[in-house]
Amino acid sequence: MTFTHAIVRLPGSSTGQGLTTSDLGAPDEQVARAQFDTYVKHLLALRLSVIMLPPEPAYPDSHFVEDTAVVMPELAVITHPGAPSRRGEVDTIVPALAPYRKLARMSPNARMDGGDVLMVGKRFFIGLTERTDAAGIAEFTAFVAPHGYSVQAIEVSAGLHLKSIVNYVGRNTLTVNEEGARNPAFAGFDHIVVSGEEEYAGNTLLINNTLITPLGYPRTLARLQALDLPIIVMDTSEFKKMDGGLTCLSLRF
Ligand code: CIR
Repeated sequence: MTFTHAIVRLPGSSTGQGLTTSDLGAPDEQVARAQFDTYVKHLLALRLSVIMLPPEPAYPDSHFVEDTAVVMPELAVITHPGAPSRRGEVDTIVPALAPYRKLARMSPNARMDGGDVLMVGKRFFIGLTERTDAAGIAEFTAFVAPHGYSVQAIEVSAGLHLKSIVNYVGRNTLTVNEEGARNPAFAGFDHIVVSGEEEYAGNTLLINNTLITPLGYPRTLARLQALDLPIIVMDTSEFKKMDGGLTCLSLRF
């Protein structure tokens, strides 16, 4: 899918008070803001129109806009986020997406974070995690199947979301951990296996044939370079402290 737009949200004064499982310490608000600005600069350099939403201090995780929706050419599915503290975020995304897509809204009986939803062409791979349940996948499937998409549920036992580790990086290649490498659902792809200290580098973002990958993961970087696509490397240290990364910070469409 060729992207022309990205929705992002400025990190607000409550950045750092959100959910996290990391033991990397508190994020530095100023550094997080500088990293966010660099991210936006890269999106603009890739010629995306960036829709910048104002901070929502009542929702400290709300700059991770990816979790609130899944956007495809035919429609956008507004999720019902798995974490109760994040559920109100969707109401601020609906008006931002409404001018661009027909919206389908998940019911409160289902749970899904966009970070669990990997789209590769007309195929969706969706992580079953603490944030996304079978009811969420079933509702999502009912929305997208009429448009010719297939949906495959993926058991995820490490990381917050499926896309914390598994991402499509071009040239029929996925980043995967060892669990993903063994999953028959991913057998048709080449793999860049990220493990141990390099696992975070699985959260590499492909935008219109350019890769954006986090700084500090030399082995994964070398594997990505072999794909022979342009690569931007950027520091995401403060977002890593919040269990987030490059994919989480925007909704691309
Ligand atoms: C959370 O726990 O929800 C946030 N602190 C991190 C969300 C990261 N989002 C993503 O991977 N799509």
